[in-house]
Amino acid sequence: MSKDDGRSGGGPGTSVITKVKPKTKKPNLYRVLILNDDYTPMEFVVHVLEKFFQKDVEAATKIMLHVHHHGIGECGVFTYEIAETKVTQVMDFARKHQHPLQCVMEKK
Ligand code: TYC
Repeated sequence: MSKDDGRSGGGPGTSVITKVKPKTKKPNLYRVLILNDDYTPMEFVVHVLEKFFQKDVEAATKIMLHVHHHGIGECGVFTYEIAETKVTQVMDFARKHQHPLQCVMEKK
């Protein structure tokens, strides 16, 4: 990278200062959201939030009620692959229990 010793081509008393660029990059983040519907039981949604999003019963209930009243709500924020996995897990679990609960992801 900086092989300049300050004595090569810039004439006397000159030097090149190279700036080292930090190579860490922020990952793209995705919100995982659940949608309200008229049929999925409230307790099932709370269970989903505990099981797949590590929420305690109070936090899960708060999110569930937010979705019930506002139509949509955030379960968590993850990198792409983790978010995709959460969506698949929730959709599979809801289908297995024959509930119409919908779970989606969106780029932050
Ligand atoms: N609206 C549902 C009911 O009254 C409860 C519910 C909440 C369903 C959140 C889905 O994402 C949801 N049983």
